[in-house]
Amino acid sequence: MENYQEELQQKFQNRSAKIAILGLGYVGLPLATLFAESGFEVTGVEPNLSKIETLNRGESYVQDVPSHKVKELIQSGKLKPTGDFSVIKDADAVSICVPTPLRKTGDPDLSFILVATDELVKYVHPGMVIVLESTTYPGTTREILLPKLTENSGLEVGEDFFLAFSPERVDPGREDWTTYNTPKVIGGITPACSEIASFWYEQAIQTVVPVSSAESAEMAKLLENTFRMINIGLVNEMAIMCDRLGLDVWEIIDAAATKPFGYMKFTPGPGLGGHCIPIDPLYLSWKLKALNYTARFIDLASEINTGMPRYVVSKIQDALNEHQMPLKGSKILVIGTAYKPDVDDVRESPSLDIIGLLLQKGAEVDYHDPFIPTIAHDDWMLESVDDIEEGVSKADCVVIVTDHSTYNYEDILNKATLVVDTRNALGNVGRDDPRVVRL
Ligand code: SAJ
Repeated sequence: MENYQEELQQKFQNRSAKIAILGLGYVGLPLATLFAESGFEVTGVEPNLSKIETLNRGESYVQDVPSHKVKELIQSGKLKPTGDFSVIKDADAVSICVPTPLRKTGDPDLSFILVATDELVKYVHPGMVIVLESTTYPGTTREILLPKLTENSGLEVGEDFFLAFSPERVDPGREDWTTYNTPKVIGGITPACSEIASFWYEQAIQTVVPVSSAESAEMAKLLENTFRMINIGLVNEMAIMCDRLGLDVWEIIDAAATKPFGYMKFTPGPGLGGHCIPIDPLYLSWKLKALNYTARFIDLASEINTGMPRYVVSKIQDALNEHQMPLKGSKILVIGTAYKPDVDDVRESPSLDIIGLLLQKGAEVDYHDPFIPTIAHDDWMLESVDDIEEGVSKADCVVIVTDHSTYNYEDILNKATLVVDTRNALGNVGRDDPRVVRL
């Protein structure tokens, strides 16, 4: 009786294990380069062939992976990008790093996981270890992947092949915490699955944290991001309550943040963007609804966060009103549209809702964002204005939605007629200037 766990352990130890990473996005590409740098032969399987062409030109499209690293690893043969899933047949270890978005209905969209799994099923063989990294609801690994991998192969999980979940913890653009030094939680379908998956990841990642099951690992990730989403919802509601009370929410948050224990600072904003925080918690609430339980914290925080763009537009309307200007026909310049500062990603960004609402109300809207050249969303499309100074001078009202560090906020204030600052980017200067309205 072959002991596949021992065989894999040796292959990982002597770096002869062949690794396949399915999905070369902001999670998969850093992971693939990390295993390649650790001495493994890594094949990156990416269905978007333009990404394959970019990588084979020695260029990177992911902020966290420099092009020179891609070039070196591909030239040395350590990293092989391909669009061909059949390479999996030669793989000993496979990590699935594909997107898990929401459908328009708000339900989880597992289509990317299903496509990857259906390809994997064709090539799964004895002695293979498979790790799912895509954020998803507890039970996905056991209820969706496991049956597909066993029903026709006759393979037994934990004996013939190994299956685990390990949540990605990539914060795009971050340099202090990377794929290498961010602790990695891993939970298997069986104890042997946890052991061998952990042993694999320990070859390239500084700290691996084994947990008792795939479900525990799936749920740990959802706790992490639900924690953020709910606390952001809390401070957004604090901003609304302080507005009603005539209090300065920014001063109050800064004061609370001086507490050296038992408190963690979050700041209000125009809403919740990105492909993680607004989405992951809804995977959890969806799963619990199927079990007849309502995750009230998640639903309430989601309601508050998704209501912030409309709240911001009401602040703009009120600010213009104070200057006898109707919103309709006013020239509005939105400054910063990416979902958070210094990233080039506009997915789920609240700026999309704010611009859409302003256009609906008849405002003339432009935006500036050095990271986002054009935006096409719903029934509108805009290009970033080239000259921000000219844009600010021409605008009846400027709205700071994303506080990129590249902006000269003093300059913006000097040239502006009216500013709605949703990020406190102007700080105390904004607090004392009658032309500035803050959340
Ligand atoms: N936001 C606020 N107030 C805050 C913090 C964030 O309004 O106090 C907004 C941001 O503007 C953005 C959204 O929330 O629109 C999400 O911001 P984020 O800082 O959580 O950034 P993300 O979406 O890139 O979150 C990632 C997550 N990483 C993973 O899921 C692996 C998250 O777990 C990290 O904690 C987070 O980065 C981080 O710490 O920066």
